[in-house]
Amino acid sequence: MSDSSEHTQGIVRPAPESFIKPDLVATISAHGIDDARRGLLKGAFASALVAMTGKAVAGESDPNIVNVPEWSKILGNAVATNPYGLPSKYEANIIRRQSPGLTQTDQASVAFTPLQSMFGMITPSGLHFERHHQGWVDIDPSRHRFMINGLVKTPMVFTMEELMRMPSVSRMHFLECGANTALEWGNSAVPTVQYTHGMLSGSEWTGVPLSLLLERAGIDLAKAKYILAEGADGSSMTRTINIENALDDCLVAYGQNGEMIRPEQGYPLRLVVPGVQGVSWVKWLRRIEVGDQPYAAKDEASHYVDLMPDGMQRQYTAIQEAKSVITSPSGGQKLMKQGYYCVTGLAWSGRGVVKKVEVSTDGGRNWREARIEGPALSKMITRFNFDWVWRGEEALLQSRVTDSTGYVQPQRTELIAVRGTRSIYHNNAIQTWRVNQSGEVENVQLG
Ligand SMILES: Nc1nc2c(c(=O)[nH]1)N[C@H]1C(S)=C(S)[C@@H](COP(=O)(O)O)O[C@H]1N2
Ligand SMILES: [Mo]
Repeated sequence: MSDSSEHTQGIVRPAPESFIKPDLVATISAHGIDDARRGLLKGAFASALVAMTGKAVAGESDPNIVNVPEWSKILGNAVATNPYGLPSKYEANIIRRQSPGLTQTDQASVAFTPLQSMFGMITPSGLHFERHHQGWVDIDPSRHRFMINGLVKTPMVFTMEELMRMPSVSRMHFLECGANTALEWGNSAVPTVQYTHGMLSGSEWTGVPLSLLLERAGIDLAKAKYILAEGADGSSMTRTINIENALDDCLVAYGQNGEMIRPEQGYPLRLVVPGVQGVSWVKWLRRIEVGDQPYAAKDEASHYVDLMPDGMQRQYTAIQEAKSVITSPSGGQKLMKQGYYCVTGLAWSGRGVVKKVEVSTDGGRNWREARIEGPALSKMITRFNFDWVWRGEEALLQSRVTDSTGYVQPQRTELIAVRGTRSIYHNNAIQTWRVNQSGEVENVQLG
C-alpha cells in the first residue's frame, strides 16, 4: 500500500447520499476498510483498495486547514441538551419500517429492523423489530405482577421489586419471529433485506433464570412436562414451552442492552427463550403455569404451524434453524463504483454457535469462507465479513452458515423439496442478491 494512503487520516467514506437509491433508502458503507489497511487484505484486494482510497484522497483538501466548516467555529451544544441521547439527525432514515400493505391494522402488525444499516451484533433497542398481536402497552411496573402456578408446591406471585432483587444473569441472544422471511416461499416478494429478514434482532437480555423461579416455587419435576407462558396485553398471547427448554436457559427478563426493556419489547417483563421462535418470547409476561401436556393455545393450534407438502400441519416447531443473510450489498442498494467491497452479513442458529460462514458470488457454484467477526456466541447473531472486488460483472451473492451441530443452511430448492411452498413459518433458505452490471442489487430466487 502506498505511503500517501497509509498516512492519510482515516478513510474517505463516500457521502452516504451518493449511495442512496431514492425509492429504497439503502446505503453501502465503506466499513471494513480499516481492517484492510492493517494488512488483512492481500493481492487484488489491496490494489483495488489503494486505487479506491488514493483516488478519493486526491480529490480532497484538508478540511481542517483550507475550508474550516461552521462546526469548527461555534460553541457546541450543552451537555444533556438531550437528557436521553438520540441518533444524529443525518441518520433519520435508519428506522423500523412496516412493509406496505402487509397487515390491515397497525396494532396487529410488524415493523422490521433495518438490517442493511446495522454494524456488529447488537441491535440498538430503538431499532429492535416489533411484532404485536394487539398493540403494545406501557405497563406501570409498580402494578405489574408475575405469577407461577400449576404443578408447583407453592404458587407464587412476584412484584417487579421482588424479581429485581433476585440473582440475575445477562445473556446475548437473537430474537427471530418464526414468520421471518415468510413472504419468500413462493417467489421473491419484497425488495430489501429489511423486509426479507428484518424480523430478527440481537440484544443483551438481563433477568432471573426461569429455572431458579420454578425451583423456588417447588416445581414437581416428576410430573412437569410443559409450561404455559401468558402475556398481560389484550392479545391473550399464551405459549406452550417444553420443560427441557424452560429449565435450560430461559430468562424472566427485565433488562435489554443495559436498561429496562422497552415497552414495545414487553416492559417491564418478558420471557426470553433462546433459540426458539419469537412468538414464545412472551412479552408483558404475567404468568407461567406448569403442566403435564401441551396447551394447544390459539396461537399454536391454528397459527405458527407448518403446512407440509402432504397437506398435514406440523405443530410446535420451536427451534429457529441455522440461517444467514448478506445485509450489504443487499436488495435496493446500488454499487456506485467498481472495486473493493466488504460484503457483510449475519448468521445465527437456534441450536448453538455459528461455526462457519461461506460466501458465493456466482449463485452457489463456488464458495469461499468469510471472516467471522467474533465473538460467536450461542444462539446469538454473529457478524461475518467477506472481501470482494467487483469489476462490473453480474454477480449472484449468497451466504451459507454451518452451525455447531454440523447443520448446513439449505439452498431454497433443497428446503422446498422437504417443505413445499405453502408454509408461512420457518423459512431458513439461502438468500440470493443479484448485482447487475450497473451495480443495482435485487432480490432474486434461483432454480
Ligand atoms: N404478550 C405478547 N407477547 C408476544 C407477542 C404479542 O403480541 N403479545 N408477539 C410475539 C411474537 S409473534 C414475536 S415474533 C415476538 C416479537 O418480539 P418483539 O416485538 O420484541 O420484536 O414477541 C412475541 N411475544
Ligand atoms: Mo412472531
